[in-house]
Amino acid sequence: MPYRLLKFALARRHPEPRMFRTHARLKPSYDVVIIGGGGHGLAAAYYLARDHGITDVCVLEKGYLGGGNTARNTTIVRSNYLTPEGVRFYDESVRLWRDLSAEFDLNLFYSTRGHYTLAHTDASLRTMRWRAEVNRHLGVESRVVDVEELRRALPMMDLSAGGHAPVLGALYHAPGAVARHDAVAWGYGRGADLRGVEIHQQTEVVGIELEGGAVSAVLTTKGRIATRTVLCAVAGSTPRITRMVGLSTPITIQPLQAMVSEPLKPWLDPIIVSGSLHVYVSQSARGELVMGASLDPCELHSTRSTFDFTEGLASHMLDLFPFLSRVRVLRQWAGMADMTPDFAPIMGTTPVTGFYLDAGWGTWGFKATPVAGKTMAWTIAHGRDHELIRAFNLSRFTDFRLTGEKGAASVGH
Ligand code: FAD
Ligand code: PYC
Repeated sequence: MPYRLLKFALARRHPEPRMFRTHARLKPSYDVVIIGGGGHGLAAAYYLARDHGITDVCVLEKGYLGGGNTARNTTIVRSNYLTPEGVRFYDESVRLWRDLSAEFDLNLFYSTRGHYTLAHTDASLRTMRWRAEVNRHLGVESRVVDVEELRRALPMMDLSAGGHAPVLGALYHAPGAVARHDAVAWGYGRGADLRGVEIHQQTEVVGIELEGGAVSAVLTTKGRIATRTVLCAVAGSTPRITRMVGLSTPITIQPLQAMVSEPLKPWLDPIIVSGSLHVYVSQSARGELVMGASLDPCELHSTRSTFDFTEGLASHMLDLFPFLSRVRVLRQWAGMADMTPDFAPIMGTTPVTGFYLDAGWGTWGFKATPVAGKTMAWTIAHGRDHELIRAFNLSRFTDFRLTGEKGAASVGH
């Protein structure tokens, strides 16, 4: 149990401190300005201060901390990717995740559950074998399991999927985990604040000034900030910021929706994903089933949710778990996913001096929060891309060196 929680439980009075300081106004300049107070921006601020001693940093958030995709996601953490570059990167993230609660002295409810990706066709079974091979080669625990093993592990699941999409096998990834998403933003935010970083909520970036092709200032709703270094970590708002510096990326914004059921007694330990049926589900510590489906099919800069989604997802859930037919849906929501053509992120240096990108996180970026923060902080401190993120640089789209991760996306497209 984290020490702080124990101390709090045994104390007579509970003067719980605020998570981070509030600052009356912005300073006229900072060494580094981070746009976006989601998990990624806050993690980068934390590691800049902790690992590199760079503390003259401000994080600008137009709303509230974690109010973007960080607190809208379904919290699946895994490293069973397809490309060696992806597997190495996400595996480092899983390693960092395991120590975060202790490091923050804040319970992130990180819970290792095991992760099954179901295969309903020969083609998807082939991809599972491929992923298992690449994973094992790099020391990541993944293997293909047959229907008999699935029947024993998941007796409550209808392996015929209502008779129309029988399961042929699955990729099993033991390290698959879930965590409490908003606490991740608070943990990184508090850690950064304690080390001197300023966090400014309700502060929107509305422009960026360049001088001779290099960043010189950031314009906000609360005034102008002189700076030579900007990190853009705004997920679904990336095109609005990259336009400010004249950069173009292949990112499109598509809504990704999710929903939770009313709380149930614990019955589902692992995480189950079926890309073909467009459904994935885990059970939270509160007993709610946390469920999602595929991306909305067209570009839209909106977080509206739809009845179509609830209806489609509920029917696919019932294909696999018919006994849930009387369970009620508690709430649903959406986030704006910044999608890339190869399903890998866009990270690191850019052609604009002093402008760094941490974007293209689409439907897969929550799990990367720790490693993205750590490698972006290193990249900013050294002015060149960390070796773990070289394959994700924006230049890959003009050099024709894509990092194809579509086969490892949990969400159908
Ligand atoms: P965000 O958390 O979105 O933070 C960006 C912040 O920038 C926002 O708070 C926003 O308000 C702020 N901002 C935007 N514009 C400006 C501006 N002009 N000025 C100042 N601030 C600005 N990933 C997984 O790994 N596993 C999952 O299970 C998973 N499930 C998902 C389910 C759903 C429904 C969704 C929508 C996403 C899911 N993802 C998942 C993806 C994941 O949520 C994101 O990739 C990740 O949270 C991105 O984090 P971030 O910090 O980059 O962005
Ligand atoms: O990347 O594992 C994932 C994921 C699951 C649901 C959305 N993204």
